[in-house]
Amino acid sequence: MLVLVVQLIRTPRLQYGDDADVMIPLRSRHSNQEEYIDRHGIHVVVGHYLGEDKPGAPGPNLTHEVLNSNGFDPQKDAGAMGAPVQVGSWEGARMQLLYHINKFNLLASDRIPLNRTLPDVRRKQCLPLEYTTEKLPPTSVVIVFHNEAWSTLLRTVHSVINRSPAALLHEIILVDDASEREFLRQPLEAHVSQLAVPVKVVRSPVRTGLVRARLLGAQQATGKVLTFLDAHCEVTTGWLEPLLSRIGQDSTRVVCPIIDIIHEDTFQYVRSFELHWGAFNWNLHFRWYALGHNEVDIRKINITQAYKTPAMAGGLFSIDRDYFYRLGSYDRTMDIWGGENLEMSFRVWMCGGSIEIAPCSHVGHVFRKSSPYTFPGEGGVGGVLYRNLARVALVWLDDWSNFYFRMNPDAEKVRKSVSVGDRQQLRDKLQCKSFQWYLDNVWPQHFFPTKDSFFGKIRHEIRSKCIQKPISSSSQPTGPAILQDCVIETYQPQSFVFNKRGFVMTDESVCLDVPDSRTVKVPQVRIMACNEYERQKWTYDEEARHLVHVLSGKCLDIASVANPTSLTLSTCHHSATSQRWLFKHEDWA
Ligand code: LR7
Ligand code: MN
Repeated sequence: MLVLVVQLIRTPRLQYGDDADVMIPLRSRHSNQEEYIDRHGIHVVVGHYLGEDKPGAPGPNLTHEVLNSNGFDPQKDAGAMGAPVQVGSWEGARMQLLYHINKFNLLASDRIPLNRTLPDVRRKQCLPLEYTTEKLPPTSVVIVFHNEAWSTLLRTVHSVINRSPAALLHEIILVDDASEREFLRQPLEAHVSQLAVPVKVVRSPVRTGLVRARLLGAQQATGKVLTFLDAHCEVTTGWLEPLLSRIGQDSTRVVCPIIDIIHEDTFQYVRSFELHWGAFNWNLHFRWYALGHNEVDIRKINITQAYKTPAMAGGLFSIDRDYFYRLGSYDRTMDIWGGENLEMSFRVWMCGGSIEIAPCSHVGHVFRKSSPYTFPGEGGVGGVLYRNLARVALVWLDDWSNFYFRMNPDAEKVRKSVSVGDRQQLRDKLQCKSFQWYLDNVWPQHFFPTKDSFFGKIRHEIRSKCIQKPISSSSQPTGPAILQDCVIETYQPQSFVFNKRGFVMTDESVCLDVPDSRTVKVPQVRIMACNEYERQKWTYDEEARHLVHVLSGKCLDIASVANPTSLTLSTCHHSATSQRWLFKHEDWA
């Protein structure tokens, strides 16, 4: 998602198709940059949002004419049934030029008709489910946009009209957040006025950001439910009924669809897994994590049943309109982009509601690697994002706000400049529960430090080196755990939580794991996605200073003299100095 800024530094050679997402990591030149060759053979530099890259900077030769033409040039059957669009190799230069406008393949999008067909991607168990339409609460669909492309915006609108039962679609509200494109003015109004469903276009006179734009749209809405969508989505058959039916039964439920992928290069519709839920990392960035096996077991009993999620992605959800306001709508001090998704997630859960994912509802979204628009406001992208996230931390995280600011020095810098009194009052008024309650009850699988868990470095007594997780460009780094020189300050890759349940975890929901402890003589100790299986459990023998792997009964050890940075398991010996580990506790609260 938008936390990374990607810069292409060599002429891309795009190949289309559904090839696997293979990234070949390269050596990093700057600590905050990673490089890799992506699946298209493009050399990509990924900076962590705060580099010199300027989001929204137009690419080469983007003239007024190019920016203001709606470019829409539909070709019959292009992208039909969600198929990828093939762009001829002779069109590469034009495609690249247009790519800069929205940071997705606009040339491909503009070829796909507004009414393109999509496959019914629901599991077969969803098909027999029946909904009594008359009993479901109708919804207003609110779509905010800033400089969105004609084809993506209107495909969103048309897909909603084509695939929602008329009785349930009360209206569509388009909120223009001060776009600068001619075609989004009168031509947009002319187009939507001919549609079969009432569409209101609301304009913000100044660039206000997605939170206040959504509030503007919600104010105009008169449906019983509000359904928010990003401006580059396509909904699939049956998407709406599961969302509305959950809210009809209980108006304190906030319900999200499964978010499928509309490929940013080919506009292929790619179904995504239904075995993920949403949460966040130590930087308060939203993340998808695989469900633990306990959650999967519960789901297997009825895979059409909505399941809870600790957080929502933010763009696609339905909420009862009265409940939206009763709960404090949004924090309207949040600017442009970021943070509002977690703010609302914490608020809903901690103040008596719930957030769930309805697996029979599938909506596609164009995911992009960087943001096409500007971030007006002090400090640019970083300033805007960290002020929003600092607000989230100060209002909702209790003691963990200190942990957040420690782990995010850039947020610490803006901490003093934000004031959140009004939102704290709201939290008091609604008598919301604590963040401790949230961690214990909503997300017991979390990897945050707690009062009764260890947090800090795990140091080898003799070597004086620390266990470190692999560093990689993927958001969930996995690979061999290694021993490295201990870094004095709070250094994320060497910070671990060892909790009461026996898991040694760290940021991004990865755990100290020994996948082949029973089959291999010298098993490798790895960092893997936390899965709650026994093979990830450990105990600490304080006297012997052994870290014991529960399943095998063996001790964490250095692999060999020849291989002093690798870790393995070996039979525990009190005399083996290579098996002694010290836990260096760090204060976090
Ligand atoms: O200043 C702005 N004004 C706007 O109107 C900035 C943005 N916007 C509009 C924009 O045109 C778009 O329609 O707001 C919408 C969301 O912006 P995106 O598409 O740039 O955001 P995103 O898809 O990268 O980011 C996700 O996180 C955001 C955090 O603020 C919002 O919650 C987005 O809605 C959210 N998108 C999703 O949840 C879709 C699924 C992605 C995932 C996971
Ligand atoms: Mn989006």
